[in-house]
Amino acid sequence: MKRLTAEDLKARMTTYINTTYRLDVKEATEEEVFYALAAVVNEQVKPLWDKTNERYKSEQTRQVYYLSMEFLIGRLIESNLLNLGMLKEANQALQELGFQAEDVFTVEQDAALGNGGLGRLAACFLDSLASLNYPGHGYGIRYRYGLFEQRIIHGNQVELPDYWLKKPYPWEVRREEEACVVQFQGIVRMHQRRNGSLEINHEHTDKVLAVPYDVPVIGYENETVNTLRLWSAEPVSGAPDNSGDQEEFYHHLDFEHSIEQLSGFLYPDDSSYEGKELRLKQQYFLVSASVQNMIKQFKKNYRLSSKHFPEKIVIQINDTHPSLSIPELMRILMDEEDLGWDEAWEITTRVFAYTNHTTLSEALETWPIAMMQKLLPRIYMIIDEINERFCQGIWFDHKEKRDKIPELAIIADEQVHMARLAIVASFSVNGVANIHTEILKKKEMKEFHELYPERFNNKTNGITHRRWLMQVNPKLTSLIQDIIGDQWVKRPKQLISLLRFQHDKDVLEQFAKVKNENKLALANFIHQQMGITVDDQSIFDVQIKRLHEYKRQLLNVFHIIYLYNELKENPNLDMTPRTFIFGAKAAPSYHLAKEVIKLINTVASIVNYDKDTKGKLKVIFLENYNVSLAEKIIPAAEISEQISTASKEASGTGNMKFMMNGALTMGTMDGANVEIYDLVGEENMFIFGLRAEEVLDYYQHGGYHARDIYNKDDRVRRILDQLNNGEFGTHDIEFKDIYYNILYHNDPYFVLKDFEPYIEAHEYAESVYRDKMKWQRMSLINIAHSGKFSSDRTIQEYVNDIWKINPT
Ligand code: F58
Repeated sequence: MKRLTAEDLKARMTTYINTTYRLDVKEATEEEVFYALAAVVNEQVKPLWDKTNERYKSEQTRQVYYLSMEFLIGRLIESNLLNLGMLKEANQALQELGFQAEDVFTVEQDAALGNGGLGRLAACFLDSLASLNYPGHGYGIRYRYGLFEQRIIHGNQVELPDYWLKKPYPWEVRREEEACVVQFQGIVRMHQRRNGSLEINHEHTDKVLAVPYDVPVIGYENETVNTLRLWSAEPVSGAPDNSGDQEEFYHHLDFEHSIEQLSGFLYPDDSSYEGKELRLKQQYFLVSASVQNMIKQFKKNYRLSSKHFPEKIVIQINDTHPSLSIPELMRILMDEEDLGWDEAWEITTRVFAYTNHTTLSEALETWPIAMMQKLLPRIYMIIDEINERFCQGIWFDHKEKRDKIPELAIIADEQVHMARLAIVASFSVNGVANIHTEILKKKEMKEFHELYPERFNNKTNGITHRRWLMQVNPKLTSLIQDIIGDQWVKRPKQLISLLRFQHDKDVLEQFAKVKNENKLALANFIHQQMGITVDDQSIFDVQIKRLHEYKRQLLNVFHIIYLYNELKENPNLDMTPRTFIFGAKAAPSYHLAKEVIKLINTVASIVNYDKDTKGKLKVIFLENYNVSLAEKIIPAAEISEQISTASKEASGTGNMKFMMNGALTMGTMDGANVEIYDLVGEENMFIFGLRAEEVLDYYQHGGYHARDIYNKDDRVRRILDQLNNGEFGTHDIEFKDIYYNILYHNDPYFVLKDFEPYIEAHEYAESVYRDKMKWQRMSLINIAHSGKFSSDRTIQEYVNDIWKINPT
C-alpha cells in the first residue's frame, strides 16, 4: 500500500471538504476537517480490510474470537493514523491547512464501551493481534450510551449519560446482511423422532434483531485489518402501523423500546457484580448473535461440517460475562445441527478458553435459577444437564472430592455459578499475572485446579506500546529512536538496549528534558481545565484508575493529609513540592467510593488555598477520567501509585503504561507490580506494605486490629479525627462512613496497617528525587525493561499456549 504524504493528505482532505461541504478548507470547522481526515483514512483502510477478509477465507485460516462485554477503545483517529504509518504526515498536513491537530482529533468521541482494565485490555489485544498479523477479531455490544460522563459538583461525583453516538461515528460500518435473530423467553417443547433422537422446538419466544456494526482494527504497518463487530439490538419487524388498534400500537412501541434497551447502556460497575435481569439479557444477546455469526461464517467460508469447528475456531471469553456462549454453542450444535450431546460437548470443550480477571468474591457472577429459567429456558436446560453430568463425573470418578460437590457444582444454592461453568467447559483457564494465577490455583479455584491442573495457566497482561508509548509520548519515542534506533518498535523487548546508557549523563538529561516538557504540557492542561496553577518543578505523583476500596485511593489521601498536617505544624519544612493528581470514576451506587472522591476534592480545596502549604502541596482531581485523559496524564507522571491491598489487584495495566513512560512505581507486591519488581529490582521502585500471604493470612486467621494503630499512632489518630470532627467537610457527618469503616469494620483493606510503610516509602522517594541523575537512571531502567509488558508479548503467549493460530 502506498503511504500518503502530507501533500496527499492535504489534497484529499481538501477535495472531501470541497465536495461534501461545498466549502473552502479555510472556512471549514475542526469537525468538518475531522470527518474529512477520517474519510481519507477509511479510503485507505477499505481495500486492506477486504483483502484481509479474502485472505482468511481463501487460506481457510484458523481464527480466534475475543468475546467481551467491553471494549474500551477510546479515540481511534490517532492510532489508526499511526498504524497506517501516517500520523506525522497527518499532523503536518493539519498544521499546513491551518489547524491544530489536537483540536481536530478531539472532535472524535472517546468510545467508552468499557469500565476499566478489563475493557481496555480487550482493546490492546485487538491492536496486538492485528499488528502481529494474526486472524483475531472482537465481538462486543454497541452500547448507545457508554460509561457515564463524570462531573464534579461541589466535590461530589455527578453522573451524566454518555450519548457518544450523537454525531456520526466514522469508523463503523452497519452490516445489515449479517443481522440475526436472538430469542428470549418462550416455551421449549421436545418430541421424540422416529430414530429415537430428540427434536427441540423453542416456541412463542420474544425475538430481537441483532445488527452488527463493524469497526476496522488496523495492524501496525502491515496491511492487516481485522474486525471488531459490535451488535446493536433492534425490533425484528419494521416500524409498526398506527392506523389500527391504538392500545396494541402503544404496546408494540413499549416492546420496541425495551428491545432497544438491550444495547442501550453499559453497566457502570467495576469489580463488583450486580445481578440485574437486563444485564443477563445483554450477555445472552452478545453471545447468541456472536456464536450464530461464527457458525454462519464457518459454514460459508470453510464448507466443513460442524465437527470441524474446533479446528478452525477458538473463542476466548473475557471473564465470565460471555460464558453463556458455552450453552449457546451446545444449543446450536444439538438443536440446529442435530448432533447428540456427547458429540456437541466434545466440540464445545475444544473451542472455549476462559480468562479470569479477579479474585474478589463480590465480582464473581451468579444468576438466580428462576431468572435464567424464565429468560433463557433452553439455555438453562443445557446448563442443568452440563451440571448433572459434571457432578455425576465427580461422584463416580473422583470419589475423594465427593464432599466438595457443593463448592464445585455449577448449580448450587439456587444460583447458576458462571465461573464454574466456564472452568468445566473450557480447555484453558488463565489468570492475568503470576501472583493472580497462583492465588486462583491455591485458593479461589483450588478444587478445580486439583481436578484439571493442565487447564490452568498464566498470561500476564500487557498494553499496546504503539498507543501507550509511540502515540501518547512522541517526544520520548523520538528520543529513544535517536539513542537506540527503532528495532524496539517491532520488538519492544529491544528497549533493553537503553540500559547501556544508564550512566550517560547527557542521555539522562535528555530524558529529564522530555519529562519536563510533558509535565509542562499537563500543567497547562490542568490550568486550562481547572484554572489551577501547578508547579511544573514539583513531583507529579499520579493515581488514575477506577475508584475502589481495594485500590486504596484512601491511603493516598491519608498521606496527603499527613503532609498537610506536617506543613501546618512546620510551614518551613524542607520538602520537595508535590502535585498529587487523581482521576477516578466511582460506580454510581458505590457509596464509600463516592465519599472518597468527595474527600479528595475537599482536601484539595483546603490544601490548594492554604498559605502554609503554598508552593509545596497541590491536589488535583481531574474530572471524567477516561482513555483520552490517561493519554495526557501518563507521559507527565513521575510517581505511579499502584497501592492496592496485596492479593486484590489481579494485574493492573496502568502500572505498565506508567513504567513505559518512565514513571517510578510506588506500589505493593500485588498484581503485575510483582513482575515489574522481578525485572527492575527493589532499588528501582518503591515497594512497601503487607505481602499477599500476610493479607490472606489475616483474612483467614484474624489478628489485625485497626483500632490498635489508631490508639498508638498519633498521625493516624489525628487524620481519622479530622474526618470525624468536621475539620474536612462542611458538616461533621461528612466523612463518618469512612471513619466507621476503618474503626468499626476493622479497616477491611488494611489502610492503617500499610500507612507507616507508605509514608516511609514516600520519604525515601523524595530523598531519591533530590538526586536528579539517580532518579533519571531509575526511570531509564524502568523504560528499558518495560518491553515485556507490550501486549504483543501477551498475545504471542496466548497464541503459543492456547489459540494455536498462525500469522498470515
Ligand atoms: C480488571 N478487572 C482487574 N473488571 O481489576 C485488573 O487487575 C486487571 O488488570 C484488568 O481487569 C485486566 O485483566 C476489571 O476491569 C471489570 O471492570 C468488570 C466489569 C464487569 C463487572 C465486574 C468487573
